[in-house]
Amino acid sequence: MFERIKLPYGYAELEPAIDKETVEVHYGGHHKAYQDNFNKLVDEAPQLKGMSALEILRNLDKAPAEIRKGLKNNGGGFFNHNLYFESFTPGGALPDDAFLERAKKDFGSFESLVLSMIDAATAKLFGSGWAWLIEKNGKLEVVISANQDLPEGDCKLLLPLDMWEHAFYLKYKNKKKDYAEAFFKIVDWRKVAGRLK
Ligand code: MN3
Repeated sequence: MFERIKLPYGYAELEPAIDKETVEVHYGGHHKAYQDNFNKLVDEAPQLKGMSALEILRNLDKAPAEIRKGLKNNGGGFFNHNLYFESFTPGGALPDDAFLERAKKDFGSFESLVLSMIDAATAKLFGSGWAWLIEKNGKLEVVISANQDLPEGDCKLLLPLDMWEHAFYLKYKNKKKDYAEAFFKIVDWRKVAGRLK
């Protein structure tokens, strides 16, 4: 049985960046549905027993063909939202010097890394999907993915930014960029840096 992470903060504690009602619906409604649907599908496929969600998503060819699409959507939803909700701490937390150096090396500065991710989330991505900070071939990179898809290829997933409307619409309506900017006020960069290891 795959289970959602327990939120390491209260529903209202990400305010004002993300409002209480959005966390309730997003975590309690959307994320729970991805979890439940994913579990139902995994139950139908004994060959997936013992694999992590990420292993399943990266080895969909091992699953019966008729449930691959469902696994990709619901397993992706389950995995991505765990990573997303785990990436926050009330008020945010800055990265250590080692991570700041990495950001400087690959983006020129930490600020440019953040701006690059906001740009990917608002200008490059069209429709429902995610902007990601990843590490690929030893380099930090910003990429986007549609739906609940993972970034392609072999990479470390460092920080996911959910750009589905359910992630921001209650508070931000069509002001996508305001949401993307507010997101960075609550990121726990110590966790992001930890995912590099
Ligand atoms: Mn979402």
